[in-house]
Amino acid sequence: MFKFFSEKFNNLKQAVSNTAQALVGNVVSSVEHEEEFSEFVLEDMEDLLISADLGVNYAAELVDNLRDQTKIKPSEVKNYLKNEFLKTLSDAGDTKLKYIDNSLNIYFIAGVNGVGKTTLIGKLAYKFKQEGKKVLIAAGDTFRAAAEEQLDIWSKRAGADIVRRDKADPASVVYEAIEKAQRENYDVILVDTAGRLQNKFNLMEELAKIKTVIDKKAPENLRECMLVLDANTGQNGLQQAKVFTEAVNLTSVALTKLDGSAKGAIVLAVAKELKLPVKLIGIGEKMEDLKSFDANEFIEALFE
Ligand SMILES: Nc1nc2c(ncn2[C@@H]2O[C@H](COP(=O)(O)OP(=O)(O)OP(=O)(O)O)[C@@H](O)[C@H]2O)c(=O)[nH]1
Ligand SMILES: [Mg+2]
Repeated sequence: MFKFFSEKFNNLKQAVSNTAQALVGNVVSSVEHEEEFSEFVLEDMEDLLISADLGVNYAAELVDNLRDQTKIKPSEVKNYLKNEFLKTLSDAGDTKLKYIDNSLNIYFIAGVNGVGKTTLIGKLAYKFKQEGKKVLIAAGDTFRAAAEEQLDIWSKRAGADIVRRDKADPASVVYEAIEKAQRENYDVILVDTAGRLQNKFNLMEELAKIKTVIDKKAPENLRECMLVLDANTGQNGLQQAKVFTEAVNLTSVALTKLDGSAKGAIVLAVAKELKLPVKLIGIGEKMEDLKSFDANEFIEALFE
């Protein structure tokens, strides 16, 4: 048991090491040996936080709190950041993926192209299968030629079932998946969606239409409307989240490709600006490379 925990922790620590360097290491080493928070030190700190992709507003707020105060010393900056980051994550809400036993649980997964939606669905299907659940994948990306093939491979790997209808209307694929799941007592439906259509408006229309099908056919069963963000997109991720939430009312975020990224601070920016909890993190391309997001564990990994 202990071994498992420490391995898991090491994985995460490794995955966030670049982010830790950018967001914590660089900032702390530039500040902690200073005598006081001079304007020069504060501006330097703000620049470093912004370049770590924390967002301009959040960086300014953190630095403003340190201006004209005497309680916190530069030598305590590490602890200050740690507490602030923890508070931001806990204010954004529960990070536990919603799941209700003995009922159908639907997860709607959206995000721009290439962020890792289909991979996330493969990993999630595997996780649920490992827990003994009956899992159905709805291939709602009927736009991209190879998308359904890719999803098929993932579903086989994970041992999950799939509903796919080449070139059909995605909303009708999801309709069919819900009927099948209700008839055959599935525990989980994972809805994959397109990341790119002819234009943004079409994509948002299509997502809203799929969401309407779920709202009509199984309103009590929608557990998460999850946005997938690539950790490397940095601040652009915030903009994406704003657009998607207008179309489908997001409940949470999954952050992929955290492994190797130095821009993982987007987790904090999303929590701060949008009050959306991050619930899952992707730390590699393999089926097992998915972790539940735990705020304390994440912060410990960042701050060592
Ligand atoms: N390193 C790393 N790579 C990942 C992770 N998640 C996904 N990828 C890779 O990112 C690429 C795109 O992943 P997809 O799952 O196809 O992305 P998508 O959002 O479904 O893309 P579209 O269907 O085109 O919109 C693939 O090469 C994945 O292997 C992750 O957590 N870490
Ligand atoms: Mg895909």
